[in-house]
Amino acid sequence: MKLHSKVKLALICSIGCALSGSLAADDSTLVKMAQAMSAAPISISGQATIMDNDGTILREGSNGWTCMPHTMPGDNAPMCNDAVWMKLMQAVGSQSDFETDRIGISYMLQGDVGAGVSNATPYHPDPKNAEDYTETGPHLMIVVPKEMLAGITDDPKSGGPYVMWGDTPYAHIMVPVTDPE
Ligand SMILES: [Cu+2]
Repeated sequence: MKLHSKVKLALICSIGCALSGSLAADDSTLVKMAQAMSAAPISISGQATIMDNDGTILREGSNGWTCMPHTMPGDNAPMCNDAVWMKLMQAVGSQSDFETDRIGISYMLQGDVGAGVSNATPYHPDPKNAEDYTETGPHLMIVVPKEMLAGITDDPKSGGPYVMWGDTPYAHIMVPVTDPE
């Protein structure tokens, strides 16, 4: 996962501008931007930076949030991250250490159905066949200083918030925001 590519597309333009035909953004770019923005309320995603899965910036934002389509064929798992979550994702991608002294928030209002993970680790070689394969409907992901996770279950089926990747530097709280389907 390459989140910090130096490549920056010269697409400094709102969706509205692209749709008006003043810019030759292809359909797939617009679809990706719409997918990325669907991860959070428009009050957040409307002014967010939009980053493609390969790190390409599709639109520069102004509110400190970054939304990514994070969508592969057969799944739909877009996310909008604050700066702390971007650091976490970058650390996961580069398998480097991560620690935070503050809260970080990520919105995944489309859920991650079809793109789930092992609840124990981001590095399971075959997550879809992991014993603890977990997918969650619309949710928030909250990362906190690790000592604050004490007392929160790591059982995804508890019906409430649970800790994901608890024994890794990337431990965070999954907060479902709708009933399971
Ligand atoms: Cu998530």
